[in-house]
Amino acid sequence: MIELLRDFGNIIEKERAIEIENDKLVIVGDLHGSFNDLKCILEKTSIEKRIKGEDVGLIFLGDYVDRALSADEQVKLLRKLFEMKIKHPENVFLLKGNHEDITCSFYWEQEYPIGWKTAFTRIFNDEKIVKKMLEIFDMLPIAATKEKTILLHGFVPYSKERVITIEEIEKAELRDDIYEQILWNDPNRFGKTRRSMRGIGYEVGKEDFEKFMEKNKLEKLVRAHEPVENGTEDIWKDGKAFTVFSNNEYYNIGRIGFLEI
Ligand SMILES: [Mn+2]
Repeated sequence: MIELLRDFGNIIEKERAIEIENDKLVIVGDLHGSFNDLKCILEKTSIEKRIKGEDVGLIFLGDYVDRALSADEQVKLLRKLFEMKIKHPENVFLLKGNHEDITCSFYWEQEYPIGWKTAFTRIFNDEKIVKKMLEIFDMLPIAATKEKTILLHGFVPYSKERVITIEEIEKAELRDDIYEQILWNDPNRFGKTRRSMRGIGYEVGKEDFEKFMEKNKLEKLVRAHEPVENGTEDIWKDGKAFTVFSNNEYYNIGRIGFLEI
């Protein structure tokens, strides 16, 4: 496992702001330790076969860990994700979710039913692996773009004083305000921007979302972070902002969501 983590780390080290150049892109939301849901998506999209013949990318929007039904499944999921990235570095992309951040693993050490640290400790019983995992998590990029589409885990960052730019996102350092907001924010579907009930970040209203998109010359956003009925959601029903959520095993939302753009 430690070799796999090292190889994966060496590849993502160079990835900071990802610009996806593949013609097509399959987008996967929160998996939360469900290897079975990942397997189902890989089968339904035939993505591993397609990668060999066409210019198609596969991006995961974070939250790979915690809430797993078994330690074995949690470890199998991460192993598969890392192996795919190593095998197809130009086609497979992994973004960071709030569960891959210390703000989560510090406050909620034990994520029911099985958190990633418990899973790793149970299976490997090696502190070095847990430490390496934390290092890897901190290396994951927080946002990607494909033409005029932006992809991230939580939602767009907000500031009272100004509209935040893509350049600022690219420069955001570990645990900066902008950095954490990208992992933690949500859209406010019914009102204006306000502080989040989660205790970190904001719920960003439609108006501030549109300002962000306009300033950064973006047309579409795809994010994850919240379970949505049927696995996907057109947030304001205008084709500009989407949620995709891919865990059905724990959340039982009716469908394993993924999108293709
Ligand atoms: Mn999340």
